[in-house]
Amino acid sequence: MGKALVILPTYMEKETLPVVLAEILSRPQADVLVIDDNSPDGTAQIALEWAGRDRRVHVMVRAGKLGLGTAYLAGFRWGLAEGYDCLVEMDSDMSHNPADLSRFIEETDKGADLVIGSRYMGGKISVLGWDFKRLLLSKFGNIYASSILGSSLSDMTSGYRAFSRRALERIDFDKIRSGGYAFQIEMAHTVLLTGMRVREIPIIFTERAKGSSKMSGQIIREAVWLPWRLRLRQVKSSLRRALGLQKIKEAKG
Ligand SMILES: Nc1nc2c(ncn2[C@@H]2O[C@H](COP(=O)(O)OP(=O)(O)OP(=O)(O)O)[C@@H](O)[C@H]2O)c(=O)[nH]1
Ligand SMILES: [Mg+2]
Repeated sequence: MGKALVILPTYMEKETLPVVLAEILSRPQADVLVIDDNSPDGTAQIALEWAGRDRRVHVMVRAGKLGLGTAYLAGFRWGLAEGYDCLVEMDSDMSHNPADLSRFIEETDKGADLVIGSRYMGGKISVLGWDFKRLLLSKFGNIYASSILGSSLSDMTSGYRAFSRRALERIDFDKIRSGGYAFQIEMAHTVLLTGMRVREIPIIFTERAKGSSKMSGQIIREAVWLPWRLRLRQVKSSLRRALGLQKIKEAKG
């Protein structure tokens, strides 16, 4: 089994972080990297105390709230440099069940490059605690992104997922621009474009019981534009390739 790292981005999660950490560390499979954006509630302090007691816990504290996407990219960079083979994304609010962790790691061990924990596999909805509006937003967001990008994934926006080292090494992090939810869509699309192996496994998502959501209008707006931006990027690179081929032909002819 490869070495696995769970990356936990945190912003104002002092109530839920200790529960998530205890759950992950009660299992043998993975180390943890907490990336806190200097939460005013002192989440970083809690993480640092855990790191002082347990060598499996690592902490990165950033200057301020810099967004989920850049937190994960910083975590990927750190994890690759430290020699981890499987890098798992997990929310720190207990929406994602740490008991599922072994299934993600197993799939990457079997050769998957990206394993997505899907809430919508087989036409079912596996979400507990959401009102109709929130469910509609998530479900519609998925259908919207998948139709524009031509993906057959059931849950492109899910934040419970695992990447193989190979997958992350092939991605140019400097080209990933999204900060919020859109980050998940952009990463999934990028892996699909490279032709690597993407696998979905069913998960049950539970709405947070404590703390508050960081979702904002700006995060939703970013996710609305992203699929179009990605399509445009694809069209541009196809055009560039076609023009390049044309020039080679002309030079030869
Ligand atoms: N480091 C860091 N973590 C963040 C940031 N924004 C959100 N997070 C964390 O990312 C995870 C997901 O954020 P949530 O607020 O739970 O967003 P959500 O899951 O879309 O919203 P809910 O469904 O209402 O929980 C949580 O662990 C947050 O603490 C950020 O800017 N920086
Ligand atoms: Mg959440």
